[in-house]
Amino acid sequence: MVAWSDAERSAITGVWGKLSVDEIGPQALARVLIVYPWTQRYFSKFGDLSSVAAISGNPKVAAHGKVVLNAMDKAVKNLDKIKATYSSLSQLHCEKLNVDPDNFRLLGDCLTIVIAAKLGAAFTPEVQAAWHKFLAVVVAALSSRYF
Ligand code: HNI
Repeated sequence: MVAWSDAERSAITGVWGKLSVDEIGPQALARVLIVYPWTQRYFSKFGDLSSVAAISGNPKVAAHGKVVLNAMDKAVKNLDKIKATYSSLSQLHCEKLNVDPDNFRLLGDCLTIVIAAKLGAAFTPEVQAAWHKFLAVVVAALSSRYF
């Protein structure tokens, strides 16, 4: 069970409240596919991923980015039970989607960069520290059914 201070809770919900899932979800997933091109192997049915422009303009990438970020919204709203919240999603990524769990961290890193660019000076080191802890818990929860 993860302990959150009041300051961490308000930093995490504060970051989240400043973002639009529909805006940053597509940006974060596109960035994963561009920066770590081997992740494209999981999305072969998404069509053209052959260039930065193709990835950034791919409607299936954008739609799936929103799906992923909407799932993260559930973690923000359930900070005290993230592991349980992601139990079946972890099992799905492990058993059906066969996603290497290292990729969860890569997505988290890209998401942090997108958020930092969006929030600018508001993304202070203290806010980043709380956000980083949140992502570590999300990654651990999504990895929890891998064995
Ligand atoms: Ni992920 C499907 C959530 C990271 C590859 N993923 C989903 C779905 C959700 C989801 C929700 C839809 C499930 C369903 O259909 O019931 N994924 C998340 C979250 C994270 C994440 C919250 C990380 C924070 N997924 C990743 C990563 C990869 C990934 C890092 C690969 C690099 N996910 C997939 C694939 C699918 C998927 C592939 C199926 C897509 C499809 O449409 O077929």
